[in-house]
Amino acid sequence: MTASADAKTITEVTQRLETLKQQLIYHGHRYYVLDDPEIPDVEYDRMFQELSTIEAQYPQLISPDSPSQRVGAAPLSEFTSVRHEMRMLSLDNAFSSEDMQAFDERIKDRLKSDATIEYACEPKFDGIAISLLYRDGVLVRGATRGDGETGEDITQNVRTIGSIPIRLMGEGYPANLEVRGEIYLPHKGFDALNKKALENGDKPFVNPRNAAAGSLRQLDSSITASRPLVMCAYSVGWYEGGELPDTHMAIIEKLGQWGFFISDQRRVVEGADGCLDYYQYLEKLRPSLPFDIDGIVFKVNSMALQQSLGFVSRAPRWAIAHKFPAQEEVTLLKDVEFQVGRTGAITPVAKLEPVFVGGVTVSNATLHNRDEVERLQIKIGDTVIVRRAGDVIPQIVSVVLSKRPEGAQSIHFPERCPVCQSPVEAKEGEAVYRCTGGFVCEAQRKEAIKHFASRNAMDVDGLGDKIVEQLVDNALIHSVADLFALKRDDVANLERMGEKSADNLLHALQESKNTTFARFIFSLGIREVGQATARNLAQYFGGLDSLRTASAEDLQEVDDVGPVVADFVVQFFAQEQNNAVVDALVAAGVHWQETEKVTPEVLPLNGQTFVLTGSLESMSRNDGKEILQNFGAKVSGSVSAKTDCLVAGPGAGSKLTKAESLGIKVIDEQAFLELIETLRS
Ligand code: D41
Repeated sequence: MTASADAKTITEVTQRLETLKQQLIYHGHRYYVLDDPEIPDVEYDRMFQELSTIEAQYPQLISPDSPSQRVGAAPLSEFTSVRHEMRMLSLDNAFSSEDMQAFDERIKDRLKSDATIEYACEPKFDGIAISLLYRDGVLVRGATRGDGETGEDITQNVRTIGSIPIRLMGEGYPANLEVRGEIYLPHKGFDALNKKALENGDKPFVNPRNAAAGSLRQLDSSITASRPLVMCAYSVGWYEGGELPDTHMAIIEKLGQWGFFISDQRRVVEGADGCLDYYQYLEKLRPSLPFDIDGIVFKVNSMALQQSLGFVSRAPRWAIAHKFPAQEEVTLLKDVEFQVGRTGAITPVAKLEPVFVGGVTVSNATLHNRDEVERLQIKIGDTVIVRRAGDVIPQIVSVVLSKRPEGAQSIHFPERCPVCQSPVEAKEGEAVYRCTGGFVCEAQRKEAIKHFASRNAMDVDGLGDKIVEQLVDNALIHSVADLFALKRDDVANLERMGEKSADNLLHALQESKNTTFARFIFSLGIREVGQATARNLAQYFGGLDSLRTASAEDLQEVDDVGPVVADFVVQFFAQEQNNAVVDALVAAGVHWQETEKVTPEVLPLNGQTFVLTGSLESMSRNDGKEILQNFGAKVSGSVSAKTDCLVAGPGAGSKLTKAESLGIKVIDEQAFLELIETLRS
């Protein structure tokens, strides 16, 4: 081979490498940052493989910004410390709307202006703050915040994070650019990590933040690479050799164009009122976000105003973190009680020293079952960490073993039901212990009646838990069938009831008799028969008699019904008592339109997935869901590429943004009502 042929080959190879790098960067960005891949994983892997093969053959062509260079660095013996080009400031906190208003006032005072201030709002990710340095668009250093002045060099580790560009995309970035952001671990990654830890007999992480911190602190970057960390960029620190836009939001948007992940929830609002509205918006959204946030960061949007406001000691005057109430707190476990559920399941309930967490005072937390009690190694008298997120039942996350007092008492599961004294049993391989009392057990009867009356079942307005308990305690009702024989006086004499509310309740009972077959099946509380299964059963069998006489084989013909559910249904109708209750309900006048036996294929929305978001004026979201399902649609809680249509009411947020970015059909309430009309006619 001649020298010139060699050179040509090298040029060609260099070109091919460059193309591959560009494509890998583009598709990596679609996958890690936009969460919207254009090509299947195998195609990405194939390109990566080709890149690796060429680089193995021509090691002189390997550049630090090659996607192959994210992993594989030799483990370090220690982290070196680095001085930040520009101090990393901290954030002042606001804990109330008054604090927020005072912040806005202070800014206007300092600026000697009454004009409404524009604020950029973004979630405050509960993770680890870091700084990334880019020279000519190539990542050269990553560092932890440390004390703000100096941090640790974690370049090898940040390189492994898919959402951190190792070479910037697009153009127009300053020659020297320091980008700051928060590294966090989304819930999905956290759950997977802890599941693996438990399987390997390792200690699980307490929360996603600790897991993210631990993952970054690895001297061996291959461990960091195995953790699905994400970075959200939130500001630019130092820069030189280029210009940036004149508002915070426009800078953030630039960072997005250069390949960084930026928050989908970012907004610009006007004044303190706008900030408070945003607080409420994000507080509502918080439980459904796939990552932890501990508040909101508000920043004066104008860079010129930021400049003139400056900073005091370590925090800028132009930014503030409005914190949500903490979701985790420390308290004492005073006792454990055992509750009996509708299906007899015995749930250990922690009785806690009351503590303010997640915005409410919590004095009970569920311990789920015996496995959970064992996992936590918990004893009465222990100091525990309780967590309450959104509307979720408070949980005990962990025990502070170092604070265990002497004489802390082990937790013993009862051998007899604490309510009816029937024996308690656990099936092979099940963590759940159950009371075997069935209808004999007053606790199970109460729960069955509460379920029967609940909103998604027979929807008896005004028949709340407290009233059910009184009715059963006073022996006014024994089973759900007795509800329809209640007398006005019996009800009026109950605590906190009167003649008016008694009339209302009797009226609601009367109304509830007109129901659907699906609701009726669901209301019976057959084990494992939830709303969706009840709907499938109703559609398949069409009427009570064919459902009652169905064999396990017949039942398994129904969508989503397997041997276990089929068996529960057969067992339910094999019990004389249950049949007597069902007959009594029908005799009392409970009725529905016998649905014609329909196979799902003939339903107009069969195979289509809908998502409902925001609020609807003419009905609840729940009702909208039921209507759609009755037409055969699947209704999902989140938007993905599989979604066919999003119904968006006022207040729609991230789901709407996502649907729009995926090009999914979006309709408003009016269009939704028209669709229903068309389907009905
Ligand atoms: O999401 C965050 N945790 C976050 C942190 C954020 N969205 N913005 C931030 N902005 C700043 C300033 C205003 C100082 C640029 C921050 C932080 N700082 C911060 N994180 C840790 C210390 C300071």
